[in-house]
Amino acid sequence: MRLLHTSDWHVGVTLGGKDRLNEHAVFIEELNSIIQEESIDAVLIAGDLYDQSNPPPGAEKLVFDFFRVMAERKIPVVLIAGNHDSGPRIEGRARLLQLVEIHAFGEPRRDAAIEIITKTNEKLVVAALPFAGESRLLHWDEAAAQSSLDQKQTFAERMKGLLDALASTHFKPDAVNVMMAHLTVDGAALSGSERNLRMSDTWTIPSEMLPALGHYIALGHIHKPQVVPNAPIPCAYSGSPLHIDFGEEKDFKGVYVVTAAAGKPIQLDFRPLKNVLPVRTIRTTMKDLPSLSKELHDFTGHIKVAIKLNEEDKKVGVAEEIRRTLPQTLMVQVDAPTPEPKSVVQLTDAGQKPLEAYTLYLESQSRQATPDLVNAFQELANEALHASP
Ligand SMILES: [Mn+2]
Repeated sequence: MRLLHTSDWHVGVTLGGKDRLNEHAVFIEELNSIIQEESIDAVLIAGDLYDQSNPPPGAEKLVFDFFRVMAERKIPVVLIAGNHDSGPRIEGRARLLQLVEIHAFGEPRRDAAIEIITKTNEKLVVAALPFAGESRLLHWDEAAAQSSLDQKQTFAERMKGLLDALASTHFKPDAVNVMMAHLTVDGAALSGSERNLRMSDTWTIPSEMLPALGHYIALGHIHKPQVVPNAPIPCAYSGSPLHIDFGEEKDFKGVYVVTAAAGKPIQLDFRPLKNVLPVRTIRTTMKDLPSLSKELHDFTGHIKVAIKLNEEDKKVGVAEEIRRTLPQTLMVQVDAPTPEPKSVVQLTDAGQKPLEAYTLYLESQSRQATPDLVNAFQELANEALHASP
């Protein structure tokens, strides 16, 4: 059988105030062609179907039109809620959607699994773990009683417990067995977007702790497509079909096609999307703006302009002038003078990750990680990490 793995559509998302429903419509059209060309037997959507828990009506229409096409073509869909979706809202629609073979799971449950007989007359089992945050997996009093490292460990162990239980309860020897989840695997490569930085929280599971049973683990949450290294069985993030923000400009967007049969290893193929609008960050000065206008004349994607103002530049109406010259501009960022190279800071193990994240954040704001700032941050981080209950 052939499965298509996608995730993180974020339908309803805006960029620099611009609605992106047209881009999603183009993606869904391309997806429909891929499903046909690749003779797909079932579609897996690994969470963050919508960008908000209360998506705009246009977003729901696009998604439900897609479901309708799948139902007419008799191609089952399995989907889970991500952290951006409303789990209860998805649960609320699930029983109706099930009538047309759209299997939706909104909340983590031990019985979240579905057995499907495909067009090829093979058995497919999908066990599903919708987004389960730390507030769900950790008891409130553990936050006080455990150190942050212990809490992370407890979180990872509970996540492992849930995944293992799902696999051992639902997977069948005569089926193709797939685990679908919306979570962060430790060490997965991020896109470098701020959005990703914020969500690459400390609540992760090491890839070695993923379940060893089954054929494939279909993940959602991280927007950069990738095969997860060191997982016990083949495991991948399909990534988002659109560049959700400018931090993702270097990502190739696409979907995974999984060819699978019971009792055999799978074949995993990345299928790039051809019709995705590119996004680009342009670093420039007011002086170079006119030449860029010619150079980027045929660029159809979205632009973020990071402008470096010089003494002689006027300071008002900058954004307006940029938008006039480069009409594709969705965002304008005025850059402070280029920071000098950072000095190497000796980090303690416990403080390393927050500080790395903070440094990245400063860089993204074109600010320098000065020793004063770093020391103050480190002091606060240590205080927070070693705070007594
Ligand atoms: Mn997510």
